[in-house]
Parts: sequence; structure tokens; C-alpha cells
Amino acid sequence: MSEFTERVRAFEHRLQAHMGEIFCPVHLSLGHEGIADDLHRLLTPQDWLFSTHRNHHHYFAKGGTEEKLWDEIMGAPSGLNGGFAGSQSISDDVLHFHASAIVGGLVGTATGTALALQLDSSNAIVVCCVGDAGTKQGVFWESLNFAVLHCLPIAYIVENNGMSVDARLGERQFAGISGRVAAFGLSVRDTVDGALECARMGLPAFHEAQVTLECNHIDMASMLKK
Ligand SMILES: Cc1ncc(C[n+]2csc(CCOP(=O)(O)OP(=O)(O)O)c2C)c(N)n1
Ligand SMILES: [Mg+2]
Repeated sequence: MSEFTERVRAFEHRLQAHMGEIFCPVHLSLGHEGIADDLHRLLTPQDWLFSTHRNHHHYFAKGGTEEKLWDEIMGAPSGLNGGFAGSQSISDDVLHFHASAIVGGLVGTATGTALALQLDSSNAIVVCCVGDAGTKQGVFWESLNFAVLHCLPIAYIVENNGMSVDARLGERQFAGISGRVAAFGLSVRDTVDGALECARMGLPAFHEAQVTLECNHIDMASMLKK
């Protein structure tokens, strides 16, 4: 296990131990760290990372600090977003990192950011992480089409844990995700390295990671008391 993964897991386990004191919805990333480990190694400060409700590992991958996220989740003014964003909707303009509680909520924004980078002739790229349920949103497919049409420097990454809360993927979708994405003309890569390499060449890419969530879908103090 890498030092980065150990750091993320230690943070998540500490949160788990203090869940009774937390009054915002928290989605831990335990079991999802692999992608973040790769992103931590590959992303530059200029690159952009867009994330989801399950975002702690992504925030750390972009250079986030434990103290700011901890204080944010605890609702403290010293938190990353003054204690107003909680766990789900954190953002850090300096780190070029944004997350949203809305499933698929930032896929359009991520794609628009890739267009802006292209118009600015920037060397930076965008990485857009979603869960398997994020691919059920229309904006996901519209964004793929737009990214291919305009040759945007963006890598879409799906962390497929096979679940949307308690609904299994096989009960929600008739066919696998990667095959349908390939039909849109994106380069489907086996690794995060491959997908980012492609995006750095100015071509939209896609990677689907199979992951296993090692904790509840969601936790918070008020849920634990029920
Ligand atoms: C547009 C929208 N619909 C429903 C929800 C409620 N919701 C929160 S998390 C979630 C499941 C998301 O599953 P997935 O994207 O696969 O991520 P995972 O939690 O499995 O990592 C849902 C349906 C939401 N936040 N936003
Ligand atoms: Mg899922």
C-alpha cells in the first residue's frame, strides 16, 4: 500500500471513529483509493480535478490537506469552505479542485473547463471522476459527445463499485459502461496512466475502474442515532 493510500485510509478511519460528532452526510472513500493514488502521481498543480459526493481521496490527490477537510466536515469556520460545504460539495480554487453532491453535477462543468483550456492553448488537462450512477445522467453522454466533437483535453474516469446507494448496477443498466462509451468515439484506456496520457495529447479519454466500497454508502451522526 502506498504512503498516499495509507494517509487517505487513516483519515477516513479517523472520520469513521468520530462519525457520531458529524452532522453532514459523509461518503467515505474506503476501497476507492486506487484511482486517487494514480491521480496523485500524475496530476500537476495546473490540471483540474472534478469529483463527486465521494471525494475525500480525490481532494487529497490534488494536494488537499487533512486539517482543512476535517474542519470543513466538522462544520468549523476554519474548514476548507468555512464549514458550509460539509463533505459532499467541497471546492478549492487554488488546487483546481471541485466536488458536488449532485450525481453527475459537475460533468458539464468539467467538460466546459476542458474547452476553456483548449481555447487558452493551455498544457493543463481536466480529469472528471464519476461513480457508476453518474453515467446514468444525460449530461454525462452529452458531455462525451461534446468532448469528442471538439477534441478536448479531458479524461473521464468512472469508479464502478456496482452500486447506486443500494441498487445494483445489473438491475439498472442493460449493458456495460465502457462499451457504450467507446461507441461515442472516446479512447477507452485500461489504466489511469493511459487515459491521462491521451488527454495530454489533446484527446478525450475514458477509464473505468472496478472498485469495492469497504464501508456504508453514507454515514452521519443523525443516521447513527436511528
Ligand atoms: C441528481 C441526483 N440524484 C440522486 C442523488 C442521491 N444520491 C446520492 S449518492 C447516490 C448514488 C450515487 O452512486 P454512484 O454515482 O455510483 O457513486 P457511489 O456512491 O456508488 O460511489 C444517489 C442516487 C443525488 N445526490 N443527485
Ligand atoms: Mg456506485
